[in-house]
Amino acid sequence: MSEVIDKLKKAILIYDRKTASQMAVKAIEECIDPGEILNAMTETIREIGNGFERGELFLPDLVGAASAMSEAIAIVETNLEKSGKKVDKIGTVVLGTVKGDIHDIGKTMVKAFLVAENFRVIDLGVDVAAEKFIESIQKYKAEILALSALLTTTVAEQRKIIEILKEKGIKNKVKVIIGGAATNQEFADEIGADGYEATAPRAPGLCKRLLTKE
Ligand code: B12
Repeated sequence: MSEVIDKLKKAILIYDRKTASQMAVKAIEECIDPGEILNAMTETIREIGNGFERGELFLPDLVGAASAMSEAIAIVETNLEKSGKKVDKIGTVVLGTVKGDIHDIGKTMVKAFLVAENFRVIDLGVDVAAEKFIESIQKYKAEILALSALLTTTVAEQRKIIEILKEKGIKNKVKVIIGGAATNQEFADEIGADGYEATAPRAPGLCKRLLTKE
């Protein structure tokens, strides 16, 4: 592992936001693949999550590390956006973390990879109500709705949103994809989602496949 990536991971572990941001900038300057930088950060936050599960770390540790990581992600994200080829957008994706859920790291990574692959992404943020998703897909004429959920309690929102789309008779107008640690392919099939992927770098491929299916 490169020295800069090692320092970036260590900075997140001790929630040193300044060093984490500096190392993200340095990693980009050293032309390390943005995907590799994001994966290293994911690994680190998962390590912290494991410590939390074992009772060795506490909520402030998670918050501190997540905050250091969010700043570093923003830097990589901007860089990925710049690398997006300046051609017509492939399609519009409305993206957000569902109501009741404030986890935003994975969702933001999905956005970064989609933007880099020339999708127009409307990021609604976290804790987004079903109505807001529906309103936005209509307002932005989105082809894809991407829903993130990390809690076993909030995956129910993904199901609810698909049900509302069906009730309104507009389910066939948009492809719904889901993701986040609390979801899987089986659940996606059960709730009638059009697609699922386990990782952010795979989201653009999934969206492209769904758009060409039309
Ligand atoms: C960081 C973190 C937090 C931070 C979030 C900060 C932030 N800005 O996001 C804070 C401290 C705020 C937090 C709060 C809570 N958390 Co939390 N958190 C985590 C932790 C450690 C990491 C999550 C993360 O960012 N992972 C890294 C990212 C990159 O991974 P990811 O989100 O899974 O995303 C990847 C894929 O899933 C995919 N993806 C994600 N979204 C989408 C969407 C689409 C469409 C696609 C295709 C792909 C995709 O792409 C990503 C990258 O490849 C996890 C543990 C874990 N192992 O996941 C617990 C975890 C998710 N949290 C948990 C809990 C319980 C909570 C709290 C309820 C704690 C509490 N007691 O208050 C609160 C909930 C608050 C709320 N209402 O949402 C539990 C959930 C348990 C469950 N099964 O429901 C976990 C699993 C920890 C645990 N084992 O206890 N948390």
